[in-house]
Amino acid sequence: MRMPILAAILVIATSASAQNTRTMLPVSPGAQGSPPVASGSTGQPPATIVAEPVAMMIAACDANDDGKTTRDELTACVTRSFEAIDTAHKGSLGYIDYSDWALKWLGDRNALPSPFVVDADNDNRITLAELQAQFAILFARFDTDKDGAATRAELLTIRASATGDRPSGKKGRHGAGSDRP
Ligand SMILES: [Ca+2]
Ligand SMILES: [Ca+2]
Repeated sequence: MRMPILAAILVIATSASAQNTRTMLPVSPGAQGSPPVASGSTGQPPATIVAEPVAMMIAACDANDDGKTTRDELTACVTRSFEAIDTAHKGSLGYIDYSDWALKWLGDRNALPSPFVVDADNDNRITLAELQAQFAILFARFDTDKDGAATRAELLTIRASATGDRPSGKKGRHGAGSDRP
């Protein structure tokens, strides 16, 4: 799986550029298992070009390294991500397991999509089919030109205004900090 390699490259590139050209934002420790929280009050201006956690995952599913993630690449990748957590081969994840999935692949237990949205039949279990269905909806949203592939440009989010460490817009229905599923 390419995700760890891609993540390592991104980390190296980020830390190198940060050390060379700009002052790091001050950070404070987040909750256990969550990334540090950047304070936007000093240092560089807050980013207006950002990537949602789920967009980061979709980008990392680009199996053939052409810079675009197709539906097939995404479907295979979502299956692998599910099976990496469903180690007991139950075929479904409870909400605690789902939070493990979110931490591993989205970077935070509370990153969207929330389990309440993914669990379409509300049986408190998340099946691979439910996860695939949610990613199909997300893919359709990101693939704005509807060519069946999500480019990095399509996966980025441009904020209308920089708001520091507070997400813009209204909060998600479960308070996870985004206005989109
Ligand atoms: Ca690709
Ligand atoms: Ca379910």
